[in-house]
Amino acid sequence: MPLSPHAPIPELYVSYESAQKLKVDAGTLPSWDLTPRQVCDLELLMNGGFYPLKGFLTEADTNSVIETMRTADGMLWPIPINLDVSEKFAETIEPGQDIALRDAEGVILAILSVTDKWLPNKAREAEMVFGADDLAHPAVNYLHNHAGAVYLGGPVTGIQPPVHYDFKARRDTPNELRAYFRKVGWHRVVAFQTRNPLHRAHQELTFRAAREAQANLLIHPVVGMTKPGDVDHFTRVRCYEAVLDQYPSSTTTMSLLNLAMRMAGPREAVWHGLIRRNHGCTHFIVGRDHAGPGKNSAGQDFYGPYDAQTLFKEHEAEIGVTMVDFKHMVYVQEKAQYYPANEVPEGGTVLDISGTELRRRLREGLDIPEWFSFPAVVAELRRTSPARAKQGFTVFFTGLSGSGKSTIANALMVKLMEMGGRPVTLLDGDVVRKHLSSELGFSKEHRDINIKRIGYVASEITKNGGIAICAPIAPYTATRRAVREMIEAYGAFVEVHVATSIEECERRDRKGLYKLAREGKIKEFTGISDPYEAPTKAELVVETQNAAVDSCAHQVILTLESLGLITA
Ligand code: PPS
Repeated sequence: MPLSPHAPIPELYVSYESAQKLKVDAGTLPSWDLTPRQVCDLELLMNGGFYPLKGFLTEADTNSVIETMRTADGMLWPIPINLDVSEKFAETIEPGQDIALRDAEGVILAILSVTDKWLPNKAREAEMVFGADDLAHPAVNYLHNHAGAVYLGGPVTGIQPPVHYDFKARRDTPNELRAYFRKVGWHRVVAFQTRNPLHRAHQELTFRAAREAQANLLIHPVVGMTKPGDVDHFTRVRCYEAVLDQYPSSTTTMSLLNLAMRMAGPREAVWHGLIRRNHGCTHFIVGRDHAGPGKNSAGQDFYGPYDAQTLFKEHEAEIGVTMVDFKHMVYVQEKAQYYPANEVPEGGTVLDISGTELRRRLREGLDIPEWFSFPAVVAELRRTSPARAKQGFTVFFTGLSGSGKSTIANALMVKLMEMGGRPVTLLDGDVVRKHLSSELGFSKEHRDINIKRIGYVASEITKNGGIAICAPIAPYTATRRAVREMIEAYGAFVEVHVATSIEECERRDRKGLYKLAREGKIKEFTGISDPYEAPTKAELVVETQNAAVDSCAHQVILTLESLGLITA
C-alpha cells in the first residue's frame, strides 16, 4: 500500500484521557509480564514502526507470514510478531478475554484483546523464517529455548510507550522522525541500519550512499536486542556520537531504534526496509550478508552473501523504499583513502581489519591504527572492553557427583588467588545448595532453577570483573547452554568437563551416596536413576583417573592462559 513519507503514520495509542481510564480498568485484568523482546515488539507495534500490523499476529496471519511473507489479507510482512506465553499462563486465558501487558516494573503499557490462542509449530517457523531448524541460529535458539510454548494473538490498544531512561533525546517514534524530516525539508532520506560501532569504512560508505542517492542520511542503529555477544548499546551510542561530527553538518542525523533483531538475513532486510519506510525514509542501505547470524552448526553461512539484496530488490516497490547496495570499503595505503573494494586503483595496497581481528586487538590490548577507526571510538571501545586478561570470566566445572569437581575447583581457586589481580568466588555445588538453593530438590525443574541461579550469580561476578568458579553437576546440555549465554554477554565462559566415569565415581563413593542411590534410598540420583548429558564442546575435558588434583587444576590454568584470560 503506498504510504507517503510525509503523512503521519497510524499509531495504536488511545488519547491521554482514555489511557488514564484504561489503566485503572486494566488493573483487574489478567496480566502478562512482557519479556525484553516483547517490550521491543510492543513499542514498535504501538508507535507505528510495525505498521500495518495492529497487534500481535493471529494464528492465520502467523501461518501466512511464515509460509508466504504476507499476512492473511496479503500485506507484505516477513517476520512473525507473536506474544509467546507460558503454558501455565495460557491455561488461564481464553479468546475473547482482554489482558494487561506490563513491563518489568509492572507498568501497564497496553491491552491485548485475545482473539487467538494456539500451540505453534516452531520447527516449521524456524525452517521457513530463519532457513533452518538449527540451534546455532540465535533466533531459532530463542524460539526453542526461551520463547513460551503458546502464542496469543489479537489487536493491541496502546496505553503508554515503554519508559527509557537512557539517551532519551536520541529516541524518536516514526511520527517524530517524519515530523523532523518535514521540518528540515529532507525529502530523500537514506537510512543506515547498524548493530556495530561505526569505523572509518562505515563513515565512508554511508557518506557515499547518501551522495549517490542524493539524499540526507539517517544513522539508525538498533538499541533493542541484537546478536548475542555484540558491543552493548550504551558503548555503541557513545561511539556513534563521537562519529557524528565527521559528517558534513546538517546532512546527517542519528536516531535510536528499539528493535529486537532476529538476524533473519534476507527476510530481516525486507522487515528493516518496511520499518524504515514507516520512519519516513525513502532509501535503505543493504549490505553484504545483511543481518547475518554467522555460521550454522555445520560451519557454513546460513544465507548467501547477496540473498538479502536479492529478496529486497524483488519487493522494493511494495516496501516503498529504494535499496542502496552497500559497497564494501577498503583502505588503499598509497592513496591514504577509502575505495569501494571493486574500484581499488591498480597496484594499490589494500588494508582491512575484520571484525574478528578488531576484537582480537581489543582483547589483547594491541594497536588499532588511525586509518581504521577514529581515536574517540577506539578509546570508547577500550574503556568498556579492557584486554581479556583484565576482564571477568567464569570457569564452569560439570561432572558426576564425586567426580572431583569441588576438589579441582578449590585447587584452582587457590592458584588464581595466589596470582592475584581479580577477586575469585567459588560457587560449589554443595555450598550453593546450602546457601542459595536450600529449598530445592533434584527434579529436572529444580536442578534447572539451581543451575540458573548459579549462572546468574556467576554472570554478575563476570560482569563486574571478577572470576567465578562454579562446580555443580549441571547434568543438562540446554541449561548449561543457557548459562553460557548469560555469562558470555559479559566475559568468557570456560566449561570444564570433569569426565570421571560413573564406575570410578561409584567405586570412590566418597560421600556414600552411590550406595544409597543403588539401594533406592536416594531418588533421581545422577548417573544411577537420573541422566547426565556429557558436554560435547567443553573448552577442556579433564580425566581424573590417573591424574593428581594439582595437575588437573594446572590443566585449567593452561587453558585460561591459552585463552588470554590470565597472563603467566
Ligand atoms: S545439580 O544437578 O547440578 O543441581 O546438582 P548440584 O547442585 O551440583 O548438587 C549435587 C550435590 O548434591 C548431592 N546430592 C545429589 N546429587 C545428584 N543427584 C541426587 N539425587 C543427589 N542428592 C544429593 C551430592 O552430594 C552432590 O554433590 P557433588 O559435589 O556433586 O558430589
